Amino acid sequence: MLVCKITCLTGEVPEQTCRSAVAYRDVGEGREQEAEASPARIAARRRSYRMIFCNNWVSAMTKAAAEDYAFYQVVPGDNSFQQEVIDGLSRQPRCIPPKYFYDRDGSRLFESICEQPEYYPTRTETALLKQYADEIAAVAASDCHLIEPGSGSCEKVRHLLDALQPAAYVPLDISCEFLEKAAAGIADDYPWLDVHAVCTDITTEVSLPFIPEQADAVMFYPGSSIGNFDPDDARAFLACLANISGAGGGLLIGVDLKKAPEILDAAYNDANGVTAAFNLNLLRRINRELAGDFDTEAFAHHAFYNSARGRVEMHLISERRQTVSVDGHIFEFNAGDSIHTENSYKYTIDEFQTLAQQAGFTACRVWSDNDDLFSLHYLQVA
Ligand code: AVI
Repeated sequence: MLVCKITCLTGEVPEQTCRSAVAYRDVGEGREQEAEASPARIAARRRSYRMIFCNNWVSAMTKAAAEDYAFYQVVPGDNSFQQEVIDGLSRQPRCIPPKYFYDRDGSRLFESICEQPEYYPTRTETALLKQYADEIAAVAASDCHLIEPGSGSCEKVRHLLDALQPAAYVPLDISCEFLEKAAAGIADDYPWLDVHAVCTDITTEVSLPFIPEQADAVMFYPGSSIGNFDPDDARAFLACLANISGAGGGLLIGVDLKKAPEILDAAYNDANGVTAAFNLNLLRRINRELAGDFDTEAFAHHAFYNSARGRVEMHLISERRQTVSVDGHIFEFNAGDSIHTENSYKYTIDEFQTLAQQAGFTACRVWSDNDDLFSLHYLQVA
């Protein structure tokens, strides 16, 4: 279930209500290290330090002010990977949520997918961001807090920052290691920008450790990651983003468009086999982290456009009869059996605007390329 939460009380919170005394001490130490930071940065940090105690999360600040950015880790504190893999392999049809692709190797492979000649979404969206950065800045409030769920390498936001001049940038990502590196890169390259990175799983909970004060929130959700949610979940997720943005806020979102199936089939079956490696890395991750014994040579990547459902489906197909063990659980596969690993929904502009309206947004602007491959929408909270 997706939970939408913005949790904050302003003002000092009694110590006994704090979930973690350790975090409190860490913050104290962090304050002492702030001597060299700019006054504006110190003020912003102090605000967020105070706020981090105002919620009920198991959260900890792992990077203090010695760094040029703030880093919050919303500790999952559970065994959800193990549970979701066992549950997913136990049901028919078998499936594993795509969010588990993104361990360190998976995140690197995804970066490489984005550079493959057949995978048009990244370069097309990037071209739109570059071409229309000024128009985007004209509709989105400057001085906003720019919040990017699923920020990955934080590359695309770079095309917006100079034009938009946000007061703060808040990348959220499930891959902590990747996020730390990406946030540090942004903080280095944009010294005027306040960066607050939050390591969290946005597919279960969209939440922030602080509320942007005296600024509009603009959410940035590029890459057509919205396509990886089933439509009902996409609507719920968009509603969470609308809730976080609040009145006066907005959402800049990249959405892959419906198109000829051959283009889609090629994009998810690149000739270099990078998408296949990305898909199979899920089994490697299970072997590594969940004591699995998948023979990755005995499963094949299979991706195709399902036009009836308007989505590209990715599967891992068992190439022979085999028995697999994961964390002591036994799973039998026949030749041809599938593990469904991802859906990537494609929308027309009208279909997506209808979905966004149902989630509480009104369409403001839409940009697309000459070949109608990809769209970039600016939506305002209704
Ligand atoms: C992250 N997401 C939008 C990608 C997509 O196109 O659905 C993930 C991906 N899977 C295979 N190739 C890329």
